[in-house]
Amino acid sequence: MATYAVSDLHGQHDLFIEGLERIGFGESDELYMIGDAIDRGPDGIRILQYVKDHKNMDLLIGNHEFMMMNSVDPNGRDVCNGPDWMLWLYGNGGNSTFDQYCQLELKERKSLLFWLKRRYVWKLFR
Ligand SMILES: [Mn+2]
Repeated sequence: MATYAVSDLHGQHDLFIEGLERIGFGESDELYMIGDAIDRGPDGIRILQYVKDHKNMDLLIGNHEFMMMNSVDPNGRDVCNGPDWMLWLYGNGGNSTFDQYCQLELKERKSLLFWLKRRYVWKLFR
């Protein structure tokens, strides 16, 4: 059993999967994604969903996830008008992430937000 950490995937879902295969990541291992799964690259939402769907993976919130949560509608509607919307969409590559997010069903967007809001910014390892 091994513990892995990765950060700043920035939407590179295929590269992430390739990396998991390369290290032989298995069910007895655990992985912490320590922020910035989304933005700039093409598949950030898929990365979030992948981590969400795997019990042995967790996400710590990075500044990009933080901006997303401060931008999208808290009830999962496909609008982006929170306090960080301009910073996120146009200053930090959030526009590609928001496009992917809008392609989800309302139910999936709500479920993703519910999960994101329950992730920590840091974790103490003992
Ligand atoms: Mn980053």
